[in-house]
Amino acid sequence: MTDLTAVKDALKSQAIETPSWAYGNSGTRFKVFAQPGVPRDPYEKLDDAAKVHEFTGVAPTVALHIPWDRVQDYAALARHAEERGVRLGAINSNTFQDDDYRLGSICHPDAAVRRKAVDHLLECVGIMDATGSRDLKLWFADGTNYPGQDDIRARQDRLAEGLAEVYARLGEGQRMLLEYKFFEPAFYTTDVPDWGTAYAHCLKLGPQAQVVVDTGHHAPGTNIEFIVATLLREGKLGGFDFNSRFYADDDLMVGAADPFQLFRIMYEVVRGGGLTSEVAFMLDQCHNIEAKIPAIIRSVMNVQEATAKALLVDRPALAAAQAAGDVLGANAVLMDAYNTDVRPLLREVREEMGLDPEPPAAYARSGWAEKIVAERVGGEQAGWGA
Ligand code: PSV
Ligand code: MN
Repeated sequence: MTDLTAVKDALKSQAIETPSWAYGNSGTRFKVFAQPGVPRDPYEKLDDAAKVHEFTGVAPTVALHIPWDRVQDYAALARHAEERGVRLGAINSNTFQDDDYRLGSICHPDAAVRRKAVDHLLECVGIMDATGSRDLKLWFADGTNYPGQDDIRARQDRLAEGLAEVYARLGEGQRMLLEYKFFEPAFYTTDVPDWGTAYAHCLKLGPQAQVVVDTGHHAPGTNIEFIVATLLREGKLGGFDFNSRFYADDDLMVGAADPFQLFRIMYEVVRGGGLTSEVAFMLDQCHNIEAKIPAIIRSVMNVQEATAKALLVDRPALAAAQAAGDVLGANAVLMDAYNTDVRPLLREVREEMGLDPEPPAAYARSGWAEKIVAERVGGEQAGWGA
């Protein structure tokens, strides 16, 4: 039997971080479709993020991406967030949108380019000092397109050297989260292609370096929950970038393509004791054709639903079936939880938190969408690269 009060308490204290860039315009390499009412600066992105938190109650922090969210005064930006009931979260670095980075950034063969990349990462730690952010999220587009283009092993050495310099700059309580991705934009080798490479670097760096799992960054068929279980067991799971994929790094709404996979991941999180603030549960998504704020609300709810189902797994019954070698019984315990309709439970949780039980409808009624379309005229809309 599951303790429903404990399940509800866990759901009430859940924290899902939304990404500033999901509020801005985005697209594929073919087209960026502009949407009316889209924020024009980081302040307006925070205004929208605050609405997601207001209606879901579980999205209290917002990740920034530098330079897309560069401002004069980060302390003022942090205050702007706090005045709206949210806080600034992870600082995401960007060493992939500059001509200098054609052959890589921190792994580039030219020491001057590596210096520039490391300096950017150090600048990001400085921003963390000003915003009070705990996590620096690192993703490198570094890699090669052709066999022989560069020395695979030397690139690992350069990576280790650059990461060590940034690690040494971290303050107490600050962390470095290293993200991996198996390909794109490099098509032959990628310098941090998988969790094993990220883990090896983080292990050498020390306890403030942790691996981040972007759910969209795996080859089809990869057992992501196994990776999650292993990283948690090793004390090296720093966080998630949640999103869904059908084909490559699609950045679709988390839980949209494969809600069962999301449940399996969240079950390993719960099983491994990872449902704590030590693991950063972030979204990393782009809403190219759908309305952005409602899509982010839906994404937060999808994570909540998967978490609720994971919490409902009858673990004593599962353990008993597993110990008895009862293959079908064990599978049935897990599937019972997955097949539970948790929406009534989540409606109750929201009511107990003083929220409207139906966040999408409450947001639609709030008039915020109409207000931003009317007010955000003129200026340049935020989007990829801005
Ligand atoms: C790379 O594909 C990535 O997942 C990294 O987290 C980047 O910072 C982010 O996308 C930008 O959306
Ligand atoms: Mn990511």
